[in-house]
Amino acid sequence: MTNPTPWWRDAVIYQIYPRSWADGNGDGVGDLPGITARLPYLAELGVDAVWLSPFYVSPQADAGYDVADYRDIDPVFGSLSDADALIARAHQLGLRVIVDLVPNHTSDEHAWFQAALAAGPGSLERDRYIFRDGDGADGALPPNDWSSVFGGGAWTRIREADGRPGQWYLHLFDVKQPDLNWENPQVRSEFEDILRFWLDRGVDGFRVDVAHGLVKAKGLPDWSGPMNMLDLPDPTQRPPMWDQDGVHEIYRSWRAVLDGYNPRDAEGYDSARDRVMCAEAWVDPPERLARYVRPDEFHQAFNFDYLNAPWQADSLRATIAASLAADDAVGAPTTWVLSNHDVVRHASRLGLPVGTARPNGIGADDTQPDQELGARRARAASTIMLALPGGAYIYQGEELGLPEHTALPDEVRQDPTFARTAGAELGRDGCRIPMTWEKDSPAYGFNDTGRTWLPQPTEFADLAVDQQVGVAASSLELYRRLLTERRDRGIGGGSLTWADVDPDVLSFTIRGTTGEQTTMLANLSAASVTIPPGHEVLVDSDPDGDGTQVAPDTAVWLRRTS
Ligand code: TEU
Repeated sequence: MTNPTPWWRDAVIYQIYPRSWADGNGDGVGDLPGITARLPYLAELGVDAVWLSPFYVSPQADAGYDVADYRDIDPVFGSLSDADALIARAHQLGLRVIVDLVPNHTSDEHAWFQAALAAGPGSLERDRYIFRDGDGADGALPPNDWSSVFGGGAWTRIREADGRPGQWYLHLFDVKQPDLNWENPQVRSEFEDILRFWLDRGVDGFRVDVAHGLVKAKGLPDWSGPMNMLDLPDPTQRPPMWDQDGVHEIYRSWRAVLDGYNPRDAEGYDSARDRVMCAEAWVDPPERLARYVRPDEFHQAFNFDYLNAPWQADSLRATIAASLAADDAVGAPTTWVLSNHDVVRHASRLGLPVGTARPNGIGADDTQPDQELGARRARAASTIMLALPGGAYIYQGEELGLPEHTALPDEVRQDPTFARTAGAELGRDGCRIPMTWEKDSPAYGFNDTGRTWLPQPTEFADLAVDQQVGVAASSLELYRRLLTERRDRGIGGGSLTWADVDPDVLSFTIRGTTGEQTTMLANLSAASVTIPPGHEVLVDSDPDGDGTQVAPDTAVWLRRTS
């Protein structure tokens, strides 16, 4: 049996940040039993899959992106049997489960790193990481000038077993996240084995952390440019730690592992059983990113150019067109994303003046976003995104219109970026606030004790799920409507034709897999736009929309009446 459209080509995937979605045991940190109990909410929302940020054993130095054991669950989140129960319940509800794989680095508390420290220079144990002798007299200087993505240097010097200052190890992120050496065959086979471990437990796929970072340029040449590739003034430049050609061979071998669970050449191949991988790769230009989604590599890659595009019709149009063209050239679907656990939530980001560089957190002393404008634009932005063909990612709480916490006290900040930059970068805590379910419950329903690992702002109260369910004008009901129409009209698997209206109006028509046509029209100008004749409004991001006009910062879905 074969399906015409494999599920992952048009899936809407909901990102759960396990620390902050639902807390079953009331300790203030979310957990797997909490998630399992709340899964019916996602089935009702109408998404196809969940992606869970890491839940593995971890000292939580980077909120779980520092893994000490890839084959077990951190006690703060539960146990392996809790994971099994979660996967089984999700499947029962028709939801697929994608887990996060962190292959660029381990925790410094991983057994391999501990063994590397103990074994000494030149050992096989050290070769699984990137250890080098220092420069200068006594090796007191780092081996090169790389900086960490989180601020400060990318190298840390260790003490050898005899207590003397010794070699340096590379960490592109926190000091507690040593980079693995992907030239080492043991590293390669270990991760193929980890993939199998989770595939055998029934997961449907992997979101792969820092997929552009595993292989470093030979000789580790100096690099003084920006550490985020999307910030490069010249996008054809390639920093020595990102997007090296050698990464692709790794992903081809992983794809073979995944495909082995549903062999294409075997009788009984069913694309509904496809196991998939999505690359988190901050790579520009789109043609370079498209190399990650060639037919024998990843199924999807996050489209961060889209997330970064300013609220301007021409920028959005150009980004959408460039992404589709680059992915079409390799036969891959494009994915769309507006928010995740690393960026300021779009309901706040879009309330900043157009053209503001994407901030790394917003604090009480910073210019505050215009919340009303941000909320309005966020609804429009999601209405645009969910009309686009391909896959889409929703970050927990965006369906409620949750804003960023923009007034967190510094003492509660946990993102290592904050300390590593001495507060110059506030970091990502403001988008990781525990979810809000019920206005009048402790911690807004996150648990029943009222404890939360980060404080929830009071403005979350009125945005709680129970305040929005069944309220036609709410953000939650808008998302539900969009997801229902998207599915019913076959939009995700459809094809896009641009509709020329006005330079400040973004508009395209999707011919869905059902044959129906849906026109998306987003008004990014300062004046209202009249709905084109022969069309009626199917969904309106503006709860006050009158069916004849599209107000500024509003997006509508239209169907033909004639
Ligand atoms: O993020 C990778 C990454 O490069 C981000 O740090 C990104 O550059 C930055 O957040 C943009 O603002 C992944 C995870 O998503 C992140 O949570 C982890 O901290 C990081 O990897 C290290 O594992």
